[in-house]
Amino acid sequence: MADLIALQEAIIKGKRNDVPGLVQAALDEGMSPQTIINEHMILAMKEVGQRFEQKKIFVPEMMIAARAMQAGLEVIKPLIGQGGAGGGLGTVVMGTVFGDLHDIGKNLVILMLESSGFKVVNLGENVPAAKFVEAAREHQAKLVGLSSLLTTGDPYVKATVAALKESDLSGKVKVMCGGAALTPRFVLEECQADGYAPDAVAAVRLAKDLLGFA
Ligand code: B1M
Repeated sequence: MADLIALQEAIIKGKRNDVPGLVQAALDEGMSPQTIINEHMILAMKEVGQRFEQKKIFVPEMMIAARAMQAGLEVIKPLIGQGGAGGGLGTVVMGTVFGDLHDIGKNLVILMLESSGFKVVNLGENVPAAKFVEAAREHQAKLVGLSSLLTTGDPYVKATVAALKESDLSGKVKVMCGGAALTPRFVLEECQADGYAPDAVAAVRLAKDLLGFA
């Protein structure tokens, strides 16, 4: 039987070489990629965050845990990628806001959007507001997605939403935000973005909703 406790432990301890095999074992037993990610791998990263807060681990351990998580996601990626409708639902520009280097959650959202039929332009991490605006214009995106994991990123989320809303793209592009640092109240009321999603599955639902595909 697939050892999911061992999988979580391997991520928490940053055992990058063990994680792919443990993920594969769970897949071989018929467990769905979504269940493995949402109910086991993300849980492990939450535990990593808690241990960091409690000063039981530090940045280097957090970094090796992130690498182990990524090694597991590489096994799952091709499976989730199947079934995309070739970008027919339109283009989404996605990035992590200025000052923030966290990319795992953003990349999961991108994976889910692509597999649901969106074309995604990934701007990466630490993305200034002006770059979101430029890219949305260049790629004629219908939707821009901002990911933010740090509370210190709040001003940049607000500034990026404002930059998009005050640009010539106003009314042409919707803006959705997500990431552990954000709350629906901050995103919708303070930033006046068009939508907030707490996770990757909700992000796909929201993207379809905002663009009228729901
Ligand atoms: Co950082 N980090 N980190 N970190 N890190 C957090 C975010 C933290 C909560 C840990 C903690 O203290 N508990 C904390 C932030 C506290 C705060 O601001 N309130 C923190 C800190 C403080 C820091 C540093 C400042 C530490 C330091 O240097 N002293 C530093 C900042 C560096 C920087 O960005 N400038 C830092 C660095 C790092 C690493 C580089 C070591 C590493 C990131 C590696 C990487 O991303 N490549 C790291 C990690 C791994 C974490 C934790 C442990 C895990 C993040 C993660 O990947 N989760 C994290 C603790 C936590 O989140 N509980 C923590 C798994 C991922 C699948 O979930 O990203 O939440 P998540 O994405 C979810 C949803 O949020 C949502 O869907 C995703 C999938 O379900 N979502 C969206 C995300 N984006 C979305 C966009 C959407 C919609 C939904 O629409 C557009």
